[in-house]
Amino acid sequence: MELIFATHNEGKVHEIQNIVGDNIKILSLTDIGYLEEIPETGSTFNENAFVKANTIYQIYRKPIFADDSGLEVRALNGRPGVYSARYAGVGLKNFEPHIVKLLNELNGVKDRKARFKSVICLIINDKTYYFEGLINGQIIDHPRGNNGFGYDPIFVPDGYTKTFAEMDLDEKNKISHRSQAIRKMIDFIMSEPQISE
Ligand code: ITT
Repeated sequence: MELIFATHNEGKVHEIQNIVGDNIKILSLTDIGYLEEIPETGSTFNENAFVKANTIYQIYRKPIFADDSGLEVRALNGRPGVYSARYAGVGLKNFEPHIVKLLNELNGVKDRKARFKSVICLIINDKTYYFEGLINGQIIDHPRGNNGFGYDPIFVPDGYTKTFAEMDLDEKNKISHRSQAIRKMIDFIMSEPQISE
C-alpha cells in the first residue's frame, strides 16, 4: 500500500522508510509535489500532527500520516518542545543555531535530563488515529556525531554512551521515539484488514 507522509523533513522520511521496509511505500510531500509549508498553529504535538495530516488529507483524500515531534528538556520546563524546529528562529538554513541556543541555555546547569517525543496522526477513511513514542536521555555539553538530524548530536539516550548522531540508522531506529510511534501505527494498519489492503 501507499501512504503519504505529510512532511518536508527528509531526515524523518529516511528513518521511516527504513522502518516500514518494502510493504508500505512512503510518499513525502516532495514526492507528491506539495511544496508549501503547512503552518503549525497548534500548541501541542497532537494538534500540530493533526493540522499537518488534515491539511493534506483535505486535498488528496488518501491515507496519510504526519509526525510532530520535539525535544523536551526538564531544566527548561519542557522547552523547546513543540517549538523544537523553530527554537532559534524560523526557516533557518542549517540547524546549528538551535543547538547553540540550547547549549547556551543549559550552560552551568547540572540537570541534563531530556526526552524526545513523537506523535503521529494517521487519517484513513475520514477517521483519525494517534500513536506516540518517547525516549529519555541526557543533553551533553558538545555536539558529537554526523548522522541523523536536528538535535541528534547532543542527545544521549539512557543506557547508551553514543549520541543519536553517532549511531547508525538501524541503531537509532531500534529505540527512537519516532520508531516507537511508527511501529504502533504499522501494527494498527496491519491489524485492520480493510485498511491494509
Ligand atoms: P515537518 O513538520 O515537515 O514534519 P519539521 O522538522 O518542521 O518537519 P516538527 O515540526 O515535528 O518537524 O519539528 C520537530 C523538530 O524536533 C525537528 O525539526 C528536530 O529539530 C526535532 N526532532 C524531532 N525528532 C528528532 C530526532 O529524531 N532527532 C533530532 N531532532 C529531532
